Amino acid sequence: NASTVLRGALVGCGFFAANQMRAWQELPGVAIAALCDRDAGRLAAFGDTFGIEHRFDDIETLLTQMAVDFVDIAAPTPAHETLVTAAAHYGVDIICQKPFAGSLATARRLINICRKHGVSLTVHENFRWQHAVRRVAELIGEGRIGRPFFGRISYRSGFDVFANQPYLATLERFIIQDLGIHTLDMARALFGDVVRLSCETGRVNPDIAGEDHATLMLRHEAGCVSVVDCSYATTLADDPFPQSLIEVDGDRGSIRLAADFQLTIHGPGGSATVEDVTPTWPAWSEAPWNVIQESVVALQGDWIERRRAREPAPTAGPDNFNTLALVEAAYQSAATGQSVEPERW
Ligand code: NAD
Ligand code: 89V
Repeated sequence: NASTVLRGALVGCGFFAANQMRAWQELPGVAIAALCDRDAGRLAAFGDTFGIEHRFDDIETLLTQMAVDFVDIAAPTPAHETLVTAAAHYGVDIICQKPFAGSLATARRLINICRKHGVSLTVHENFRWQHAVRRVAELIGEGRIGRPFFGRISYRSGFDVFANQPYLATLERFIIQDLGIHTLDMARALFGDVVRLSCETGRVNPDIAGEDHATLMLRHEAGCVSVVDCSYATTLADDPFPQSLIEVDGDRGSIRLAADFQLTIHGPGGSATVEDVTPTWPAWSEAPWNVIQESVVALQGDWIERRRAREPAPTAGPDNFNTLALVEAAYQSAATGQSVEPERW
């Protein structure tokens, strides 16, 4: 029923949750009725900032006392199993942040638990929702450049991500798990599922635990070969954080997405059409995070429509399983020096 307001609970009130909260507040037909965080200080500060009165330090109490239609889990990966299982048992729909579940086995189990309880599970995989990325997908879908045979998704930056997210410096698996997961998901969204992958990684920054650059080559089932490269160790005067630069070559033309949001479509006979794909920024957004914040509004807005139509979201559990499988395959390939055939849902 389009006139009913969907009631949600936001679980995990940390750095990124503020973006999800602002997006829910901007979107019609939805309201965050309750908050949950096990850190009392964060819970209080977040509740006061966003004017949410009902606050809980554990999800079971929240779900017992509040009638909600969905939970939006912005807590980190180690909390997913407990939180998703609890929400499924209470029969509420679930949105959960990436990287989902922590392992393929746990992801499979949680997806099946949600199925058993008849609740929808959507992973908050937002990068493919960026305005410019959606335009590239649309052009490919329309056949504007024919059949893609090569793609490149490149994310290179020296932005200090550790300032806002200090936990990133402690992860044994860093850039592929945190950021590469987004670029791999974009590769799947643009070129389809992957049958073979190889990966090389390295670390430049001596003060962090994990790898901070990775270069991957993917063979997609539909025939395209793509290169996905990411780095947080790249010094650039004009740092594009957090944008991804995209190249696609098709048998009837090519697409180039540049850092200034100029998208060029190269056609037969040397023709070139330039589109300005600068997004309409949310009023509350701020550079450089606006690229990501805009995609959060797009993902959550789509989720509301799908929820009303009872349709699975594009980044529903089984879809995201195939992105997670690429992350696992990437680490396996980097460790063994062999190419890997990723698992598939
Ligand atoms: P954070 O540490 O700032 O916040 C996480 C919050 O979750 C903390 O307040 C913590 O107390 C709370 N929490 C942990 N376990 C909980 C539990 N069992 N119940 C209730 N609350 C619990 O982390 P963050 O930077 O906000 O990242 C959160 C998640 O968002 C991560 O998975 C991260 O990868 C993801 N993230 C996604 C994007 C994106 O663009 N999609 C960007 C940044 C972060
Ligand atoms: O989007 C993310 O997952 C963030 C960042 C852009 C910093 O990598 O953690």
